[in-house]
Amino acid sequence: AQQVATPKIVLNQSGYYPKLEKSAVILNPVSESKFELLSMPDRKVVYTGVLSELKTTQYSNIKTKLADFSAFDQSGDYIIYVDGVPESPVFKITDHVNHDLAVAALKAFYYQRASTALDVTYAGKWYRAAGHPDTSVYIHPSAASKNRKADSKINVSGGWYDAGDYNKYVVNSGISTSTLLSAYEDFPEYFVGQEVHIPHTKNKVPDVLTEAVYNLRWMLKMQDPGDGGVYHKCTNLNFDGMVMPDQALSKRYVVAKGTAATLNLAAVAAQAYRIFKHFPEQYPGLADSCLSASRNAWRWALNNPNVVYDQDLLNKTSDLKVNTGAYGDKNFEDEWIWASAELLASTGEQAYYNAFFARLNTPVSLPSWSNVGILGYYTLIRCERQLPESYKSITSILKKKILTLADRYLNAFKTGAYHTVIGASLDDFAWGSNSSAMNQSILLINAYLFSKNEAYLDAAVSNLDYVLGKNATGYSFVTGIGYKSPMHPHHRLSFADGIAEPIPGLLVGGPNREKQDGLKYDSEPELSYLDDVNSYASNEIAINWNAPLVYVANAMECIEKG
Ligand code: 9MR
Repeated sequence: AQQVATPKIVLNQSGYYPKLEKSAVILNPVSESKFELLSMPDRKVVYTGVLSELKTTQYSNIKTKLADFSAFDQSGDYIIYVDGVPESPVFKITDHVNHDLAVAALKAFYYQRASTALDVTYAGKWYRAAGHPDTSVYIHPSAASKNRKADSKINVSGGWYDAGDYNKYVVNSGISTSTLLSAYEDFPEYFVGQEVHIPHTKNKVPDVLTEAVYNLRWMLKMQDPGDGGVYHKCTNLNFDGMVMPDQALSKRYVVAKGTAATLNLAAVAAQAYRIFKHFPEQYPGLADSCLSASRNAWRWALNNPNVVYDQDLLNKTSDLKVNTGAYGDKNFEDEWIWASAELLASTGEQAYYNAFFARLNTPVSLPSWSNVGILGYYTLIRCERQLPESYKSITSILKKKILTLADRYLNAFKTGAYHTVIGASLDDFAWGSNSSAMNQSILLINAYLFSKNEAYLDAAVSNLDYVLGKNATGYSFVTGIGYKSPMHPHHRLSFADGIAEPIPGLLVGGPNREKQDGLKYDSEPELSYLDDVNSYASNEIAINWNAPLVYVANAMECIEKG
């Protein structure tokens, strides 16, 4: 596969919106002070600017200068030219510059579907046979209950593969599904017009919902109807080899019910109820099933408020040892906040308000699979008008807390060596760092939606610039987008299919200073990335990383239009 040299001028390889801030970064400049924007292919100078002063970054030895061309807003193809430096590749400035990205990022979920064949009509050259039917999955001893004995079997077919592996984890499914549903709730008309080319029902619903329902139905199957508790995951005991799904034939299990998984379902199903009650013909009964699943899950969690999924402990006490992703979370306060907020927004009932209110002073921060509280804030603000009158005032407190974070991000954006939000803190370079970038952007977009302060949009789009190439590595971290993007993601489907190009539209994890895969690559936080199929710590893909990319790319396409 192609090896593309790291450019010296890094920029958003997808391109820029005319009306928002636009900058490129010169890596390790010597004495350069001016830059030019040349239109292509005629190479006419259309804009001249002064490079910023030299900036240093905290998390590598790289020095930078910024080329800010925000003042230029004419659509077209361009390069950045700096005397003595290899010129930048061609990039676009245009409306809808992220149309293809927005579609590809959502389509990636279709490619992640378990238990089904992908037809060439939709999947193109990445069509494949069905695998992991999961219609007859064993109850692991840790998951046994009165009505479901160990070794009996249940049907938990469907859903998305979590990541580069073929297992399905409720905890991570929760934030992923909800992020897609929230994208729809925030921009419903926009999504009506979006065509992703996936199979749909006769009475068409927006593709983002069709895709979300594929996973939602699986999540509902992960609930024990006997008591409302939800299994933590559907998994092999060990990760599959690097083979296609139809070659992966290990026994599958559902493992251990837990409080985190159960509250995840409570939250997602409550949100789904709110949305799908408007689609009774397309999805008869789905909304009601979701609401009762959510209430039953909530009840189970009230009775079982502290059931941690502790895989090490489980393996000490069971002969059937489970060695796949743990998604072990010990703190459930954020799950309570999220689930209570979703149930409150969907039902207006006092009990959920009380549960939410009791945690009003619990700090919230950037969301991740283990930290979901702020998703509940987004929801209550979004659904403010539907809330009972006496509960409405609470949203001003939530907005204030979101703005505190948004202002911190805005400051990082303004002062950062790459003019991006991400990169201000060492925590920005952990496992799945690119998803932190996208979740920061979601927070900023939410802040914009209720404040209408456009500065937040510039900051939000800066992290899109980052994941699409304006970073120390020079990679666009989305497969198939840009001139230098990952060719070897840690992704069984992309590796085993015999096709040179990886499945498109996938956001890889990105720089991860901890390099848990033990491979040799740069240790500087900003550069700790390797496009190697074995680099599961920096080059895997995951549904909870792609979902915020879907949100941000589509939100920017929608807002930009409006
Ligand atoms: O995204 C998860 C990350 O936050 C954890 O540090 C890491 C190690 O536990 O696991 C990541 O999630 C992986 C999951 O456990 C299994 N499927 C692939 C996920 C992405 O790497």
